[in-house]
Amino acid sequence: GKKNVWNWMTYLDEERMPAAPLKLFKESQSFPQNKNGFKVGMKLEGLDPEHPSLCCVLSVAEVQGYRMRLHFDGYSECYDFWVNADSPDIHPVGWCEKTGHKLLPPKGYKDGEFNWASYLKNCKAQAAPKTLFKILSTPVTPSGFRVGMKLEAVDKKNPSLMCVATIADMLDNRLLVHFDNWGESYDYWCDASSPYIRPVGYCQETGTPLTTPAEYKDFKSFSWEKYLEETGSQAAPARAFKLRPAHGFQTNMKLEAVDKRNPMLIRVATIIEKDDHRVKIHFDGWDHTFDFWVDADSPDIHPIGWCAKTGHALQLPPGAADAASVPAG
Ligand code: MLY
Repeated sequence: GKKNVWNWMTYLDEERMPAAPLKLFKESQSFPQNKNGFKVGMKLEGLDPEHPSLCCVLSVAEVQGYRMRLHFDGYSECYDFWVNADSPDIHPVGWCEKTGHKLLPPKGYKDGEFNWASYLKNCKAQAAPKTLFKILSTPVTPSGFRVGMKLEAVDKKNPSLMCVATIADMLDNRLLVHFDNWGESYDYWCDASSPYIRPVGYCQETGTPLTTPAEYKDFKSFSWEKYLEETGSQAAPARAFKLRPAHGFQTNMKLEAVDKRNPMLIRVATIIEKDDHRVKIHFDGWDHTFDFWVDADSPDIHPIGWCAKTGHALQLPPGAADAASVPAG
């Protein structure tokens, strides 16, 4: 009997819940146009997710469907991380040099001592071919943002804080947000439509407390006017901020989502709560202690059928796997 084999259509019927419609997903979450051409051992450059201002020497350690596990050359596997093959955070060998970014060499190399050509030769490794990387689909448009401009931004690691921030870098259509006088580990990339960034003055207008730069002398009497003058900087123009509309996901919609605790796994999931720009994910059949909030544009949520289409294993709700393995009777 067909009913012994788990499939989304039967499951949605049983659960009486809808699939999240394809049209609500961003291109980077939807079914990819190309195959994942990356192979284990290929080398590339990419941003460190824990330190996004740093571009590092990486190797493909594992490939599963449209996703891959990336490894920092010379470092412990505990820092490995998973990305989709079209991630905007990975680049071909030579990209840093071309774009004037500093490249963090493999562990053991001193600054300036690393050279890709001889490294690849020594490792007998292949550079991942340029054709495997995502080509920007939206043209880069002048945005009004410039490196060095100031803004107010949510600290994503402490999301209740709106803070004094600076645009530390710009790439394609993305901005690197840095928090003044804080370490780079709080930095993140976003685009002009991000709900996490606001023009100078937003906090004052909305009566939101503004977290001043670390160690700022008279934080009680912080004034942007004074601070811009002291730092010789400009505020990013308000017209450059293009706040995106709220997403269309609704509670009870089902999808496929990466398990935060074990990011090699993608599970059957349900949206159980939402706000304008985020959804709360529940893994079907699992305890609610594993629920978590994720940005609605996260590359780690996908429409139903994504795993099947891209050749990735899908983790079924506990119990369902047994049903699937019972031979037709
Ligand atoms: N309790 C944390 C808060 C850090 C906030 C940093 N933001 C503003 C960039 C700490 O003191 O480490």
